[in-house]
Amino acid sequence: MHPLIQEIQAARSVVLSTHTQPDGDGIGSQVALYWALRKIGKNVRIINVDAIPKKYVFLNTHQIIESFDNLKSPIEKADLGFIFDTNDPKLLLNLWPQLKSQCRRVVFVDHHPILDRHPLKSDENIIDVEASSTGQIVFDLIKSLQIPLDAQIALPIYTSIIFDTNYFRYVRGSPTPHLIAAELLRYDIDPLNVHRRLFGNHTPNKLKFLSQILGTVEYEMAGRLGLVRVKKADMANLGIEMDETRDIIDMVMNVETIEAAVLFREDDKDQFKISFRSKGILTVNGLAQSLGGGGHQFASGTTLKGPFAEVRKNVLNAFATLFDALDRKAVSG
Ligand SMILES: [Mn+2]
Repeated sequence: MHPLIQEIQAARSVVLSTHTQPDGDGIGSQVALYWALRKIGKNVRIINVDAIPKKYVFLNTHQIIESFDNLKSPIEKADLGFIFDTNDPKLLLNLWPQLKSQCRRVVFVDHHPILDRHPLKSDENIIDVEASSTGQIVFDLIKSLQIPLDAQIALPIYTSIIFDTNYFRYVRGSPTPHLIAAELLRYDIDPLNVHRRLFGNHTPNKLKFLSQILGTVEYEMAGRLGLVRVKKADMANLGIEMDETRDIIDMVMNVETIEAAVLFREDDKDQFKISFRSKGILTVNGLAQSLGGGGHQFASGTTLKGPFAEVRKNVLNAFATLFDALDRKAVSG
């Protein structure tokens, strides 16, 4: 049993949060634990740095998610704080110092490897890098707390797993996500609706946007690396939300010859949110860490500042090193 279980049982007030630009895994995790902890009489609040993207409002039917710049009331002292789907306090922006000072203990619940630049003690994390999603860890946590599942808890966990595995595309050989999903489907949840909310949510403008972007993909490293750039002006022209750019890199990854892909999203002038994906031969979390970011072995990211040509060159150099090592290994057999 995790040493934190007793502490959770003893806690009276708990604050739940997730990283900036929250996604289906972080939101699903916090909503699931919210209802579970409410069921055992805890005082719970969900406070995020950013507002909830519109495709996830189906998880927020009771308006339980608050955003930091629009709080219902100030953040009071709490026994525990949980941060889902990251262990990088940087991704909590200016909410981090508040949580740190108001919560007796802050715990990172996550499936990303612990960052070298921010080590965590055992009572500061519930991390399982083998888990398909943070939602899967929350499922285990709710079981350990012996809180009975119901539809209100099952729906957000199911959403977490579906989102992070891209509908069971990234299960990494483990049957666990399928087994958990099968258990969750015993409750009154509608998997078709979850699919529609998460993936069948394109607007006509999104399709126009995709047709523009996908026409500009560049190939480097003898066709093994795909690069794609999302410009702020193009998003603004078609009214595209930041959250709507997430699936582009997965589309690039469907190109057969590609081993890895990079997406540069221009968030501001000379500021890029960069995502890395790999099909499995290359690991991209070391590369992301060396560029100030982090993430999983095969899905990671960072933020870089500077003119695009410079940023692109830095990223390309880092990949050249990875591909060189790969090719040398192939030669030496
Ligand atoms: Mn995740």
